[in-house]
Amino acid sequence: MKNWKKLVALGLSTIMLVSLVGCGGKEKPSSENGGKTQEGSLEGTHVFMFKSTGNSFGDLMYDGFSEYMEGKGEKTAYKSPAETTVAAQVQMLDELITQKVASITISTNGDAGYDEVFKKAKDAGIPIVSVDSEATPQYRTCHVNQAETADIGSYLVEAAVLITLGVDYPGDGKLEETVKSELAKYKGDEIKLGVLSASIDTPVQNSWIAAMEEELSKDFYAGKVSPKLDKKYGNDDLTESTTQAQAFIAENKVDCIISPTTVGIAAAGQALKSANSEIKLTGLGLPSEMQSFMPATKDDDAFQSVCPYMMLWDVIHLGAVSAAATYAAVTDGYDGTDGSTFEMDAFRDYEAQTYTTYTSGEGTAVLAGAPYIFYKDNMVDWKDVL
Ligand code: RAM
Repeated sequence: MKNWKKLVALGLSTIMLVSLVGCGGKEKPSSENGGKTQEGSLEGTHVFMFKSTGNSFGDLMYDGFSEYMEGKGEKTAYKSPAETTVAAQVQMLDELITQKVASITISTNGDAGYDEVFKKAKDAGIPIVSVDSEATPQYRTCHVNQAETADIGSYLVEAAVLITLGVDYPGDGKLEETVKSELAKYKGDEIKLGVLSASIDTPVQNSWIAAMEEELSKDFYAGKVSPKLDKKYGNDDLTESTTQAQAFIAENKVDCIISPTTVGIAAAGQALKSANSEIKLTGLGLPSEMQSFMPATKDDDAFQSVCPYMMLWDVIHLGAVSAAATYAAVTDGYDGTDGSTFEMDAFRDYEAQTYTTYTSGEGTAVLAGAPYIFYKDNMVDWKDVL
């Protein structure tokens, strides 16, 4: 079942490519209020809150969110704090609740510290849907999960090991079997992997790191790849992430850095490239931000680049799925209980779809997508899209 899922996940290439090409020309919000924010009162507005401003991943999700909501005739606003902290989000949430917004869709900066403000939202009848990084289970309608956490953890470790061994991306569904066969032959020093994450408290990155550690505990890594990840945190801030990447370079203890954040991977790409470092890089990145650190065409030698391959998913569609969940919660009685469903209209090249809610940890979630690998054969198609 796992293998089947993996094949489907990585085999989405053609469908997703068709879906995403032609999505360019977006107007990206750049300020706290975003490019599409309504002026004046936010009463009745659907608010999308990312971890902080200045992150293209959040901007792209908001593009999808606002496009879907506007298609329904709804008003939206993009409200994110300047700093990637729980306190900054809580303060902003409090103000939004007072302004009687219609809903809040959020990617959180931590798994504690929100209860009081989320309770206030609940008491005011304002639904909370989380996307990307989870909100407290008892206060959210549901979480919109971008892709299976276990799959993301496995693929990131598998990619980092193959990149360390100088093995090109082996193709859809073949990561695990290639890792197994390559490690069986490997007789060198124990491979050591580093992680350059967002904040030490960010729920989503922490769940991916836990999944990476789970992957590394599998038998075929024993004695070949260290089960311990060397972790550093750049707080999804370009300057701090660069400093942490430079620390990896100075210490020179890891073979490959995995950065499960688009801010961290771009910062590490620049730091490793500038230092002409031997350390390689993979993780979750936006092709537009990673062009200078990745191979550009299929004729390139991927290993001349700092990051031979990396992954992500359709961020714009993810934002639209969160809008569909939120819209259903506000207008259609969707309560996010296990087994409950909501309809999403056709969106860009995606057909209309029914999403079914499942139990995830102590709360519930819906699954929006699957990881997708960016490598030398497809970067040319993606760099202007995501
Ligand atoms: C960053 C954010 C976000 C994460 C992506 C991959 O932009 O930290 O939470 O999901 O990267």
